[in-house]
Amino acid sequence: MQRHEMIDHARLVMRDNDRGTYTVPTHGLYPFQWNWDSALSALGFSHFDEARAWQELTTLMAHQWADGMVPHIIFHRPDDGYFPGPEVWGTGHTPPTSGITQPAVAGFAVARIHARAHDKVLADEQARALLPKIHAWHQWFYRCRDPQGTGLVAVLHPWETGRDNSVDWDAAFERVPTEGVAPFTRRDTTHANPAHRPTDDQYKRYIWLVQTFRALGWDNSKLHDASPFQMVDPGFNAILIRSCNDIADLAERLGLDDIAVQSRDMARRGLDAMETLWNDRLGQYACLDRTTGDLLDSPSIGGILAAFAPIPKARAAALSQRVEVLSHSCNYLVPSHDPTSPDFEGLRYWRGPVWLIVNFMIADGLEQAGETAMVPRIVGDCLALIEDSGFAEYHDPITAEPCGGAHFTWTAAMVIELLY
Ligand code: 9YW
Repeated sequence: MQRHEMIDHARLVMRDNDRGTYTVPTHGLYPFQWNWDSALSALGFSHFDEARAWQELTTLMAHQWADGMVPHIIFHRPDDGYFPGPEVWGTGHTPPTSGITQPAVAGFAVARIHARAHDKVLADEQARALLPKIHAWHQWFYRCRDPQGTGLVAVLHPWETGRDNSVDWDAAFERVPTEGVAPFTRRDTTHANPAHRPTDDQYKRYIWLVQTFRALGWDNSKLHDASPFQMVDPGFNAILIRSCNDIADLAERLGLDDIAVQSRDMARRGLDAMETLWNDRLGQYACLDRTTGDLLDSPSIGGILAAFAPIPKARAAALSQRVEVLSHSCNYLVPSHDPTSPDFEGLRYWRGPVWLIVNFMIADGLEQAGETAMVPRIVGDCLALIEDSGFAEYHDPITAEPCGGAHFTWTAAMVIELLY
């Protein structure tokens, strides 16, 4: 496929999922607005319609909670094609939202779109409106998800990381009960192959956590300590650190001094603390289970996505090396779990498949660090996957088989971002 054909196709996918002021990840499977999908999709829009890109981010931030949290789903219009819907979350917001958050990539997206904007007047105006909200979200993270002031935030639900059924959560999930979960019918398995999705047992535990947080009135001053699942994910923290750092730069340029100073401080403390997540045995970062204090030995992409933050040069070099090692056990980089691990499953969601959004962030981080050796291979593999198998939600890293939902917004957005 020619470059312009691929871009045209990607734009069609985005247009089909465009609901005017926000996009849905893909019609059918995910019919609402998702947090980090929107932020990353805005990057794609920005290449052909800057106003639409700003609109995507503005809509997302318009549904921020009073405490600063930005929810992971905004249920703009009723649609019974997805479970769990608003009645299960019971957060009491209008329009309804979920009660948990997602990776804080919006700050990075605002800074990147602003930096390359053609319409500088619009970009300044939009950034001035968005930065205080994004900053309040970042402060919420360190206040509510790092109550001990370690410099690193914990996620309380696998859905918050965006890597729903990663092997990283398996041991901790043993401690999440299933008793008392109200009977439910999954909808995802009617849209996508069940063999590509999380298991029923995992779904019960996802819902147990939702019910437990709902019983606490979604009060974020209580949720962290009450949750049996408190996971410090290096990828999640890296995204937050990168966003803090990038909005510090942008705030300086715009003369928003308080935001600049406070963001820089959060990023610096986060970066210092990231060092505690380095796993020498794996040669990459790893998750820390905050409830047990254990640094995990799970070789997942969460520890490689850490390259997105401005980590020390030697660490970025080691992660590049790690990607090189992974390239020997798959045909398409970067698998979401190490293919040589017994837990690897090439088709099952976050237990092996390749995700273009994560590839983009890893490649971008390595490039910023000057560790460019693997970048062309990562980018080339992304485009080869699309060429061979279309704009799927994710792909098997060995066979390129397209998995999950088809016609995926952020997959298309990443293709546009990589090709421009
Ligand atoms: C869910 C929408 C979301 C993504 C997540 C991905 C999946 C399932 O789909 O979550 O039910 O929320 O894991 O990263 O944002 O594309």
